[in-house]
Amino acid sequence: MALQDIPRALLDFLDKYDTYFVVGHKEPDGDCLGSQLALASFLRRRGKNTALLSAGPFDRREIRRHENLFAKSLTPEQKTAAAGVIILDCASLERIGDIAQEIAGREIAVIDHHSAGDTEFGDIRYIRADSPCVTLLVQKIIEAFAEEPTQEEAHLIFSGFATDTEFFRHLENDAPEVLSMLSRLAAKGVTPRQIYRETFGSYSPQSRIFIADALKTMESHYGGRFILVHELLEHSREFQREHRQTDAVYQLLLSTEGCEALAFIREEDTGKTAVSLRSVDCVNVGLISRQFNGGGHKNAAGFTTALACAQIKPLLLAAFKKVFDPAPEDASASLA
Ligand SMILES: [Mn+2]
Repeated sequence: MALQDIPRALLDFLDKYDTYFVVGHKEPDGDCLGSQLALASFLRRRGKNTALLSAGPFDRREIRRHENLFAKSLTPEQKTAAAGVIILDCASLERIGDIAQEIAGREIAVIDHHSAGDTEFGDIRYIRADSPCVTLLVQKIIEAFAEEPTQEEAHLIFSGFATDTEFFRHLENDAPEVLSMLSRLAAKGVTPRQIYRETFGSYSPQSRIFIADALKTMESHYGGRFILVHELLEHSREFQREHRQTDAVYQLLLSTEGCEALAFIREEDTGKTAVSLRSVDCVNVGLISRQFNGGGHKNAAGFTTALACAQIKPLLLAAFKKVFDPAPEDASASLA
């Protein structure tokens, strides 16, 4: 992430229209909403009209209070108004849901930090895969206009950062620049303590039980390098939506001594089974996911299958055996 990396065309675009539709992905999170809200607030300070759009649902507790600020579709007046569209935190147009049809034909700017989406979309693209969150890209835009975030905008920007980095946990080489940007937010009166409480202090009691139940299914394989947990259909129905705090399960398991990768097998009520794969460092779970026609990247991937948990489990163990306990012929094949 470099300081002066914003396309000139994006800054011109943000000047050009009187009205902007500010759109984020469905199932929004703190980074998506924070970047939408902070950028819209900044544009309004510059005299623009803004409409915030999100397909929802607003399941996560920490974002629910913002739900009434967002619409799921355009009003009849907005449909005919001249307006630019800004899409934030989306690697593909499909991620915004049905709103995609309503904005067809308009000029679109995309601001995102996901590495290469499947299809490029939008007229102006500001994509920084090395940025830990989109809200910091919004901060850069504000600063590129020689302005500073307001205290409220600073709060939203810090919240998005906290969400996507699990509170500083995933910062790498970008840390020096990121921390200096955060220090400018802190100077506005935003405290990390307050952001932490808001972002990570509002889980339901049921979500704690969900984590306990998932951990109770833990199986260690290949000398503890691979951990498997599962959730059967009857349990899936009991704990829905925001109570399923899978991120906490991943974090607890991946921090087990010796663990390099995990799989979470979950039978869904659609008759499908979802398999999430995570790894700590070198193990490429994206490659394994692809063997099952899934997607994802090196440290986070997943796929769905028509097989039940008991059927997919041995196939998964066999796939990970090639990584952790290769037979001599597999080992020689991978060296060839
Ligand atoms: Mn994000």
